Amino acid sequence: MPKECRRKTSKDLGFSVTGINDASRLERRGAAKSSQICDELVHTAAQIAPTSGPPTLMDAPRVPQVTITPEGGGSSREMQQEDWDEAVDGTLRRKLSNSSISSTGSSVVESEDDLLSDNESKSKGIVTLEHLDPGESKAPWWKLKTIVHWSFSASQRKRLNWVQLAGHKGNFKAADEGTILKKFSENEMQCFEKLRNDALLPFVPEYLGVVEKDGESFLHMTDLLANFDLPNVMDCKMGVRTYLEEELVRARERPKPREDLYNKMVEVDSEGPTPQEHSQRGVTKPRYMQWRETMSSTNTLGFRIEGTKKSDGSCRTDFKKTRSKQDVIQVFKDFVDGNVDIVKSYLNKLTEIQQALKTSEFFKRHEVIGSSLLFIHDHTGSAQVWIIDFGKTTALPEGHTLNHGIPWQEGNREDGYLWGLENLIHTLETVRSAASVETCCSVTKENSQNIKSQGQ
Ligand code: I3P
Repeated sequence: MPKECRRKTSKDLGFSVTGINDASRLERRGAAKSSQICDELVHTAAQIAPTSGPPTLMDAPRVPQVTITPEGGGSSREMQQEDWDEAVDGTLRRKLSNSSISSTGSSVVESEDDLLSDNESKSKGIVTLEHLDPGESKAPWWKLKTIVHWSFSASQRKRLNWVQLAGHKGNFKAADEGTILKKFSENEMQCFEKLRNDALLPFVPEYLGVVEKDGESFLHMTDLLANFDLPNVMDCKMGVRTYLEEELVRARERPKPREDLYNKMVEVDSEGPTPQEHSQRGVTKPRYMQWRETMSSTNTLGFRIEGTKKSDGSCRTDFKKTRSKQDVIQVFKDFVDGNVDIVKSYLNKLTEIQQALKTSEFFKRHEVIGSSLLFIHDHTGSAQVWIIDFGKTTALPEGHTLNHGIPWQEGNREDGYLWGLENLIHTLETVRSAASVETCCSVTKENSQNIKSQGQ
C-alpha cells in the first residue's frame, strides 16, 4: 500500500530554468491569476478547465498536485532534499541531508531535517509536500528568459499530497505555478511538439518546453490536478500491448532475464514463471509485460487500471489481477462512489476523446504504447479525462498508418487503442446504468419509508 513521505521541515526552493519554448502559452499563463498548489499525476501553469465541454486553457497557474508517473526509475531520484535546497540569489541557503526516496522505495533519513521518508518497498504512494499559498509567489519564473532562481519562505508553503499511482519513480519534480517537471524523454518531447497542431491538443497536458535543472533535462508541463479540490484520480493504461515491437525483437536476439521482474511476477503469482525462469530467477521484459497483460484486463479489454487515489487519501495500485469486466466495473463504481453524474461526465469526455482520436493525424501515424487515460474528478462535480504518457509512443515510417482497432500481429504495430477505448466506454456505460438503478432504488426506498412513517 502507499507509503507516506512527509516533509518534515520547511526548505528553500529554487529552479534553474532554460529553454522554455512556448512563448505564447506562457504569456497567456503569465496574465493568469497566480494561485498555486502542488502534486504529481501531472502538470502546470496554464490549466485546463475541469468542467464540462472540451478542456480549455484557464488562467490559474498552480504548482502540481498529484502526479502519476511511469514506474521503475532505475537509479533516478525522486524529490530529494537538494531539489528544495537550491542556491537562491547566488547564496546557498541550506543544504541538509541526502534524504530521498530511492528507486527501491527505501529511505535514507539522516537527520530531523530530512525532507522525505519512505518505508515501502514499492515506488508508488502518497508523498506529502509543501506548496505556495496563492498570490504569494514572485513573478512567474517561466517568464524570465534563461536562468532564473526562484525561492519562497517557509511561511509561504502548505502541505499537499503527491501521489504516484503508476510509472517510473523519480521521473517527476515539482515546479511552480501549477506545473510539473517530467524527466526528459526525446520521444515524448517529439510527441508534444507534434501534438501542438493536432486534434488531440485539448486532451493532453500543456507542454511548456524543456527545462534544465541540476544538469538534468525535464519536460515542463501543466499540473492536471491544479484546478481540482481534493481530486480523485485514476490511471488507465490503454491498448492491448504495453511494450514495443522492437523490445520483443531485442529480447529475442539478446535475451536478458531480469531478476526484478521475476520477483514482481512471483509476488503476484508464484506459479507465473516457467520452470526455466524459476531456475534462472529471471524473466525478460517482454515476457513480463505479456504476463502483465494476460493477468490484467489489457488483453481482454484493451485497457487496464493501474492505480486510483481517492479524495479521502486512500491510494490503490494493487490491480495487477483485475481482469474481468465485472472486477473493472467494481473498481470504477468505488472510484466514483456511485455518483452517476460523474460517470456521465466521464462518458462525455471519453466520447470527445474518441472523436478527436478519429480525426487526429498524430494518432494515425503513431503506435501508442504505454499511454494512459487519466480520470480526475472532485466533490464539486468537476470531471476530466486526459491523455498522458507518450514516452513509448512511436512514429511509424513515412506513409504508414494504423487502424488502432484491429488485432495485433507482430509486424503490424497495431496497439488496440481504439478497441480498448470502446470497451472502456461500454464499461462506464454499465457503471452508469448500475449507478442510476441504485440511485433510483435508494430514492424509492426513502420514499416508501417516508410514507410508512407518515402513516404511523
Ligand atoms: C512495469 C510497467 C511499466 C514498465 C516497467 C515495468 O511493470 O509495466 O510500464 O515500464 O518496465 O516494470 P509493473 O507495472 O508491473 O510495475 P515501460 O512502460 O517504460 O517499459 P521497466 O521495469 O523496464 O521500467
